[in-house]
Amino acid sequence: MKMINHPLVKAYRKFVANRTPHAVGFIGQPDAGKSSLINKLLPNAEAYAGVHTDATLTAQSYDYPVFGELVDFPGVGTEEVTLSQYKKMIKTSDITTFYYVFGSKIRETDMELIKYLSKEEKEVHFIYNKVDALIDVNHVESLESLKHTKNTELKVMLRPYIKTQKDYLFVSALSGEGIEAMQARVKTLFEKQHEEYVENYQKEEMKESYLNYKVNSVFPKLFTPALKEVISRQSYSVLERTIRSHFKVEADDVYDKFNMWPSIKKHIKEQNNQETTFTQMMDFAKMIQVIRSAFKLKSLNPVQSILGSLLEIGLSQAFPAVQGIINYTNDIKEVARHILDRSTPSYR
Ligand SMILES: Nc1nc2c(ncn2[C@@H]2O[C@H](COP(=O)(O)OP(=O)(O)OP(=O)(O)O)[C@@H](O)[C@H]2O)c(=O)[nH]1
Ligand SMILES: [Mg+2]
Repeated sequence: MKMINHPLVKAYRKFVANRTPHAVGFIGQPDAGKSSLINKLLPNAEAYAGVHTDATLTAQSYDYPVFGELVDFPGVGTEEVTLSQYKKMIKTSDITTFYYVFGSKIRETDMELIKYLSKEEKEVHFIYNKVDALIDVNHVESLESLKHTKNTELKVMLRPYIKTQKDYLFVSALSGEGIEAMQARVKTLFEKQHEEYVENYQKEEMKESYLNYKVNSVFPKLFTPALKEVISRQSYSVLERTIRSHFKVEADDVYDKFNMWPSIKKHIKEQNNQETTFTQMMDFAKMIQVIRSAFKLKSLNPVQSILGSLLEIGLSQAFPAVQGIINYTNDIKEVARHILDRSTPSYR
């Protein structure tokens, strides 16, 4: 089995990536050159660098080779995106590291957003783009001294909010100045994030949490009004297929793990072979508990309504069937775990 392109592995990769930082956000002043910088860092990005302000109105992400995404945000402090909308965009993005791009003087809006980023414990780096245009019109101050002045201004403004010493990285998307340094930063960041991703990918708790989420979300697909009919007819193959395809597990995978074919019917038979007269002991409330804990259900409602209809078949038939479905689901969960254990944490 090719584990790299296995649909289950792909889904798990996404699950882990969503729980691990894997991006850097480009935010900052309108027209500062955020999109141009992304273009420069990624030859294939084709981020739309606009001729006029506010060209980018929603965040857009661009895949970085091997690992990570560069996320292009709109400019801060425009009519199109209010500051509070902007904050919401940052909050819902799950991005932990930002490049704040300046192309001119620090404004009030910039400070408000920087304050917000620091409150949200985001890591912020400050980029001064368009350094090619940083000239003293009177030809008195040197470029070095202009940069020094910019850095001093930044430090004074940030002192109350950013604890670590911060300097601008001076770059130009136009002349290419500083782009290599910026590339090195992006590379270092993504290497660090990738390490964390690999670590998370291999954690047993991460796998367990993914598999439990799959178990939980299969419940509504199994416990439908048609279940009563399925149990009375004892035709479980559709249910089995539903469970396997929900876990993105193929028949081959199942055989690979067990060297035999588990089935709901076999599990029911085992139930009935146990001489315990659980059917009498097992009352309605207990059955609800069994289902709730098996499928990790928080609420009682979905179980109650479905069990009402199962009662018509009678507990002695319904309970072994339900237990059989639970056991088969756990079999497939273990097949899925087996696949994840043997997969490699590649990212794309
Ligand atoms: N001189 C100079 N101009 C630049 C540089 N980088 C970008 N520009 C120009 O600045 C303008 C804005 O560039 P964008 O990349 O669209 O800026 P942005 O920050 O993405 O803008 P919004 O998304 O609208 O906030 C364009 O006309 C670019 O050609 C630079 O390093 N130097
Ligand atoms: Mg843009």
